[in-house]
Amino acid sequence: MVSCRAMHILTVYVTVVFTLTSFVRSHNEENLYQAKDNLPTMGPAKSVRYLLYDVNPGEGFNLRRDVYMRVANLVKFLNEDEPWILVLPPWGRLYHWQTTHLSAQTKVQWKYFFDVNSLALHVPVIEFEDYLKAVGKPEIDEVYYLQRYKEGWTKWEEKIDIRECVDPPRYQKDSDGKWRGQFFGYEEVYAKKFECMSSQAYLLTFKPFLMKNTTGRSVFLDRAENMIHGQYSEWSREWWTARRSMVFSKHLRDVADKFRQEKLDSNDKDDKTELEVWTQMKRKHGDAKGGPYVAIHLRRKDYLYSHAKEVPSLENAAKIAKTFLKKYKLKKLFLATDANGDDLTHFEKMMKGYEVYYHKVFYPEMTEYFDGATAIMDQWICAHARVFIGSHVSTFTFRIHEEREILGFDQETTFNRFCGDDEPKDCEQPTKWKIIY
Ligand code: GFB
Repeated sequence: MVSCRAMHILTVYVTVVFTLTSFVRSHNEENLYQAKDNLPTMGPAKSVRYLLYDVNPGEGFNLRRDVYMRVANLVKFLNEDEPWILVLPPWGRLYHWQTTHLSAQTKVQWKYFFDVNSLALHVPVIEFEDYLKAVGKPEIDEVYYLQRYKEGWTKWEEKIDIRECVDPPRYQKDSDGKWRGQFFGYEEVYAKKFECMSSQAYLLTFKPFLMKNTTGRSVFLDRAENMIHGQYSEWSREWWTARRSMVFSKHLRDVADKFRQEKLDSNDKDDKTELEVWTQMKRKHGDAKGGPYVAIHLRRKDYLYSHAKEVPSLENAAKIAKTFLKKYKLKKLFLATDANGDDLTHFEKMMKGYEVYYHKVFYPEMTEYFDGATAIMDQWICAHARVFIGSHVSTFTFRIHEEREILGFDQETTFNRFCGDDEPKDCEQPTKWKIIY
């Protein structure tokens, strides 16, 4: 006989699958991922479970995108056995987001940066605000704070254990027995249970733990960057499937596309970069041509110290950029950078004879959610260039590589990086991660 709980699970699952498939059917060219907010609408009575997560506060935007892929795949594997929804952690106050309007950069929903309907084609997702509405109170059942093993690392073996906290945790119990912590700046939110968990494990290892050792309807994994991809890394279909679902939000793509057309003579039709719903999009290397410009990602700020050897001087960067412009017979250069204004002016002077574009100057009105939005627009424009040169081991650059793999660029035009002034001219170039369908 089918139990009541099993019936519930089935109903929820059917609802999610139905929502997703009907939305895929309803797409049109205007907006690939339309259909209202394609978020599963499930009331508190349903037996679905919620997985929440957060990342070390010091981590940047693009590593966080990689952690999303790990958690999304964990939720995908969980859904093979029971219905879980991934709660998207609001964005805010990232170390690198230092523009003055910080208040605008807290509690930012994913839909401002990514197409949440597209994410939902991979796994059921919900914004944190919607989670709070769904559970009806600012409550999370269980929080696990992932940490290292106190005794350190002797040999590699997969393990996770509830342990005493190694460092003072950023959660405290209040006089009502509620655990108070960061929770994305939502002061009213609390947890009913809190534990530290030492972990040295692949994402799949968390599945049996979540299914068998937790009972709460909502489980929060903090410091989720400690969860390792394992076999579901960049070399796997699963990683790429999660990656392909991370489509930027349409309103940001639109601004960047307008910029491409107006300043760089670039549009999807001519560049052969037209988008389809990602589940149906399968390009071969060389299918994409790209706009008539060279794009560079020139990382500065903290990289000038943390990767001093591999970061070129502005003089050298200009020299390398000119070599590519000559090789590809192009006149326009798009510059994505976190450099300051003086550096920009200096760099532009050294590029005499070429047209240098960077979007901040042209779209100053894009100040809403400024740093995250401009980062995405820069990445989008770099992803559409005829040829791209990136910065050594920058996750910002890596995400551009992947976007170009998705669009179908020849790998020779993608996996290039600047060499530091003291490195050989033919310094080691980035690993060519090949898209897997
Ligand atoms: O994205 P991200 O993790 O890349 O961090 P890395 C860099 C941040 O700097 C981005 C800004 O989120 C942006 O806010 N940024 C960098 C840029 N380059 C650009 C650019 O071309 N255009 C725009 N608009 N913004 C890691 C950090 O950075 O580097 C780690 O996440 C650590 O915390 C490590 O500092 C050394 O991988 O480049």
